[in-house]
Amino acid sequence: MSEAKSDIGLVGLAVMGQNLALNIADHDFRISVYNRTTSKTDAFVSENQDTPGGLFGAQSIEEFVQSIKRPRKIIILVQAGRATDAVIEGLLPLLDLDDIIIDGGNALWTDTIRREKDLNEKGFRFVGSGVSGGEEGARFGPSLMPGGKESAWEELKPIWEAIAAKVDAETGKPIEGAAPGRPVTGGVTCTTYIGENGAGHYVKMIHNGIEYGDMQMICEAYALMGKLLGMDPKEMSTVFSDWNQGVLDSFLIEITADILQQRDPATGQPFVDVVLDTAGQKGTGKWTSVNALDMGIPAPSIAEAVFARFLSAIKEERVEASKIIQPVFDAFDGDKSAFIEAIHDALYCSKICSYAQGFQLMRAAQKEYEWKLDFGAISMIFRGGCIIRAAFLQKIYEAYQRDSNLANLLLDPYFNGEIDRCQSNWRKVVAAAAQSGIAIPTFMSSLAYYDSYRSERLPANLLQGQRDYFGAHTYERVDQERGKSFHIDWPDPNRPQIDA
Ligand code: NBP
Repeated sequence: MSEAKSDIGLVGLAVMGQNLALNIADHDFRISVYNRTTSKTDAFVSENQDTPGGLFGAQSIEEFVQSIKRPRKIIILVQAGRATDAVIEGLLPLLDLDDIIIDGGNALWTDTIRREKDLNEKGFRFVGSGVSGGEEGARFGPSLMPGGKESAWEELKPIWEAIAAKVDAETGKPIEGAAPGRPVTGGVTCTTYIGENGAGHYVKMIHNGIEYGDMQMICEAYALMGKLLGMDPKEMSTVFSDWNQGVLDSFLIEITADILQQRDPATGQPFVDVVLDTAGQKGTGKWTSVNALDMGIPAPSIAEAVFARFLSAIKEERVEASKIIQPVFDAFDGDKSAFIEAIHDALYCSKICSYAQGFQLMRAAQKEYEWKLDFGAISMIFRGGCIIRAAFLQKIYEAYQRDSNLANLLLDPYFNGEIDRCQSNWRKVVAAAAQSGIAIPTFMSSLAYYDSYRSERLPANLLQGQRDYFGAHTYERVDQERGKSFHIDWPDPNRPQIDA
């Protein structure tokens, strides 16, 4: 075994683990790595001999633990769930009190709360950290969302701040240009302490929920351009490239333009045309939506994005249905370039609603779990490294700078003004899609969310009447104080009424 002890250790050398380990070593930290299948460790270490900090590949978990400086900091980047628990169980007998385990996987935040409690009771420290940005982010600068005891965070902070993505302090734009052995320095780092126990993983889950919404919304814009306007992928790519210069400037819009340009190597056809229309998922969007239902917080745009993936997955059933259900719709006969502009505005407004919902969820969760979340800081660390990075997040940051207790992003003067400016186009797109039979579930449900949220009076008065009628659930009155219940002795609907 090598003499020098490592600054940190990492278990799990799949895509994320390998890239994060190289990022850490690039920043002059010596790192020990261990993987259950040791051939992966050997291959990884032999392919990466010359990192600035140095890598040590351990053959056993015992050798791994012994190779790290105390108090030890050990990152786990294995499959979320049982694998994480198995790794923790394997490590515990070998650790010393006060050592720190950092789970960088996509853990369910309630698992993180459980793990932190359990480990704290045993005298160890635990950080549940969201790691966003996929392979590229892990390698050259992810967005990192750590949660746990502040004392544990303080120990991890120098490494987390060094390896996280960096954004320009003025513009909030990601600072690009990192390369192997040549990391980015300067700028604002995209990590901050999020809060106690599961707060970091909760915020990462919301990030992923918002990511589901963003991706589906872009797909709906693509569907409208293709099905309604008859545009080909190359033409659409140019539109997305243009959009990437304005308020929609973001990583996902940028890669969409690239994907639409791509040709299939086998057939020469546009790549998107040969890809089967069934979307996969790993569950974080579903977790976000389940949590929204559990907490009673409306997050329909995010939930619709998850349902859209489910609908895409029933491909065979849809193919059968398309043969049986064949309504006739209007063809588009409007101004094409004006409608492209309208799709842009519809996407933008829907996106604002989806982010508003994500931040509403975090607001509710902080109450539920007694966290103190800093929404400005959270939007700031989303600006670089992660999949939802976008110019738009700078505006969210500014909104929370104006009012850290903002009840809903829709109430911020900037976003209120933006939706005012764009909503006529949004409504045109939703109406045209409805008349033409094109499914744009997140555009539509976001508009319904917006119209419901801004409504002084919703039809729930009638709903309360129905509940009181069939279940004596009572109702409140507009002319009495809140909290007082009333009930009417309704006639039995099964008994014929006799007119007096
Ligand atoms: P995977 O999620 O594919 O997990 C593979 C790793 O888990 C391998 O190192 C494997 O070891 C190890 N592992 C498993 Br599976 N069961 C184990 C067990 N019982 N004991 C020990 N090790 C076990 O890797 P990934 O895609 O790199 O993701 C790692 C984590 O990061 C996940 O939680 C993921 O959700 C999260 N994440 C991924 C991304 C992404 O873009 N991929 C982005 C953000 C977060 P083996 O080699 O011996 O099988």
